[in-house]
Amino acid sequence: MWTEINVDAVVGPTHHYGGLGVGNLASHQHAGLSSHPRAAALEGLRKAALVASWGVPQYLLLPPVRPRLDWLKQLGWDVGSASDLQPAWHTAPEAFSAAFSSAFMWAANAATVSAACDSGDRRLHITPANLISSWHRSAEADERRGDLARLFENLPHCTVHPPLPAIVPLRDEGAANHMRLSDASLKMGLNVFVYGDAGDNSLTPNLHFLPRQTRASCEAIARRHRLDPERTFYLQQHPAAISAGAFHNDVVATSHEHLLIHHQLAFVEAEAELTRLERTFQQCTGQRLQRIEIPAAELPLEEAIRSYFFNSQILTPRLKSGITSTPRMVLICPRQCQESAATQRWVESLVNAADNPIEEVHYVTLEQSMAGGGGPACLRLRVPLPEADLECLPSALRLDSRLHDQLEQLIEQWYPETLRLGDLCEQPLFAHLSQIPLRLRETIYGTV
Ligand code: SUG
Repeated sequence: MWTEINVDAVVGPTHHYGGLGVGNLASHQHAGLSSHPRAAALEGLRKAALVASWGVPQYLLLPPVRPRLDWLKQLGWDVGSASDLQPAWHTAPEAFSAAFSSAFMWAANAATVSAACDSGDRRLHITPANLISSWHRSAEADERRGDLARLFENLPHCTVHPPLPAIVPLRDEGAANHMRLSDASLKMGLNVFVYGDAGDNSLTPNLHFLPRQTRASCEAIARRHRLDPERTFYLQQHPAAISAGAFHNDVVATSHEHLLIHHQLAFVEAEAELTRLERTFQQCTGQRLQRIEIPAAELPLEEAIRSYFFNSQILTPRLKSGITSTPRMVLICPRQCQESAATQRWVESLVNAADNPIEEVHYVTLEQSMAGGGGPACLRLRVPLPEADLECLPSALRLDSRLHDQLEQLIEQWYPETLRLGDLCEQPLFAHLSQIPLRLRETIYGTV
């Protein structure tokens, strides 16, 4: 039996709004506002606990240390103590914000994952994303490479690759631009990669923002993961979607098992590839791919991006002991979906229609993450595995009520309630916050 684990990342204590998300309207709009790190971490934890409550195996990654003083040093600042941070804060607030970034919380950008059953060498392949498009995220690549290697170190057939080379033609943002479609057995998947930059120097003149994923990076990942070209697909993000603020595919499309839901303007010139996808899905699974395209006339791009509907998580609940029936699939939507009449109409029609497997909707409050442009799906990385492999993963990182309560207490105790970026120049706040990730690792994992 195959299963899909979810891996979420615990939000860091320096969570703030630096406005650094390229093409990310929420990030731009909230730049410089006060953040609430404690609430951010608790909201994320609550969302992960909801997923776990449906019987989905839920794991956590712990926050890496911030600030990255090495990074400020590389940029020429002679930093060592908090008082030395003032010049960086005053002359280069982007670099300062990057040094304190908690953007690693968006685990969907941590890596691209290929199930062992999809790859030619029958290994689980993981490529940490290089995240080179923005000031603040590329440091995550090596940090998460270490964390993922550790999470899967006892799996006998897993390769955690290095990130792709950090060059502009290989910009990569991980699973946010990748979808795996399969039947309910999860045993064979079709891999769909989505890129914004085709690499043919044909960038649309009206494109407002740098596309964060290139086709060349998708192709390199598919090659190193040994994916069968017949079952691998490439779709280009629509320039209109990127310009409207869809900086990742998971802002305008979502998928789970045989279900693919996307906005009409998610992809450009995609008909031939989508037809090949539908035909191959039918051939490989004997089942129809259920593709639901939401028309722009019914849900304008701008409203889809405001409500973050496509960033909802779709789950298959698993039966737990004592329970005899569960919904076939559950939709976890950000509560912002309730504020948009057009989105509400779509959610209701999905839940009420008999011809699709979504039977329940749950709304979650993720105010702090949403203000940085991250909804429920941004906060998780999915990893398909044979169920027996769960034995090989560290139980200390599996979210159960014990880990939940322990983390909740530590977050309440240590995380600041409110933070403005400039506060981070101050001693002793700086010293206190930089210790928290080490203490969390020590407490939860027994080691730093
Ligand atoms: O990369 N926001 C993240 C949001 C990532 C969302 N992930 C997915 N769509 N899967 C980003 O833009 C905000 C940081 C700031 O405001 O400075 C930020 O990094």
